[in-house]
Amino acid sequence: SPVSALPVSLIGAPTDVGAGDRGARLGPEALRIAGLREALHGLGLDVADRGNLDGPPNPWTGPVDGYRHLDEVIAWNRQVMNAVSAELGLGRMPILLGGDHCLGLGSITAVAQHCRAHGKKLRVLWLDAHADFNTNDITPSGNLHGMPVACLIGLGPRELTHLGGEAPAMQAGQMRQIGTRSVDAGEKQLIRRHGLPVYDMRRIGDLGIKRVMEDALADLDEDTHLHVSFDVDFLDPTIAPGVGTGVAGGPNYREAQLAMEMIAESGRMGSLDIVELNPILDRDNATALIAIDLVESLFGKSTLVRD
Ligand code: EXY
Ligand code: MN
Ligand code: MN
Ligand code: MN
Repeated sequence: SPVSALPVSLIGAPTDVGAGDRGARLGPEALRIAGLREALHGLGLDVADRGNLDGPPNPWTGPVDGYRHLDEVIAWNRQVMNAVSAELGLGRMPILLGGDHCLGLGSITAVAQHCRAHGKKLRVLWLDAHADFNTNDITPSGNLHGMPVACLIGLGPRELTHLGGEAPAMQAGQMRQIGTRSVDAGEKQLIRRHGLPVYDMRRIGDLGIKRVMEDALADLDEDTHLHVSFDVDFLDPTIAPGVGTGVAGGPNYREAQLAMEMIAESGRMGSLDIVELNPILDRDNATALIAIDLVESLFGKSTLVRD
């Protein structure tokens, strides 16, 4: 039975301007073809597919001042922010179909504004192999999908840190990163300096996914809006090969599923990103299918026999 009574809206953002590989632009279609809408509908949810946003093509050029495709990333994030805002304004739950993870900036900026306007607290769960906490002076690649978390807390180019007019959209303490296992040297220093809460794979190994999720979901109340930013490379690449930056040693199927079930049981999820799916690198759309399975768990599909 679905935990969320909110109607949901699918928003496609077919771009890979923030990534180091091309192919994530096909993510929204792969998720549709794998049956995302039907799966959510099957849980009893009211689902509207808003189709795809439009934005500039991927110029596929090198970094300028430490950023690749900054203008295009700004344009796509504006589109995403406006589309997510519109759905929140209608009282619906936006589900952003990426697209690469630079779009988490637009999505969460809209959510943060919505929270401010309604006096709600914000908590963001960042499910990802990576911290996405680089800045232009420390990035090894210039790829902006490695920088959205930094931009969200005010570190980055003004057009991105002030996407919603105010900066920062959120504070490091409002985020919980889960599944982290690939962090650059400069990023590690920045994480420490800003006190970004990280539950890395070592911690999941030590405590188990259940304890980690209990911690990450602690202190949510009815005034908290929970945003889940699900980078598909969170998952171990043996079960989810269709991503550009897969990293070995991630959560297995059951660990990921339990994490999603616990998020559902919190009853607080108000918005979701599904990003970094790259069908070009996938096998038989298997990664889209597994992502959808896990999204069903996020919306209350239970493995309990007596639920
Ligand atoms: N840390 C690396 C970089 O900044 O280039 C890799 C970032 C990959 C980001 C992926 C999508 O989460
Ligand atoms: Mn609301
Ligand atoms: Mn990411
Ligand atoms: Mn990632």
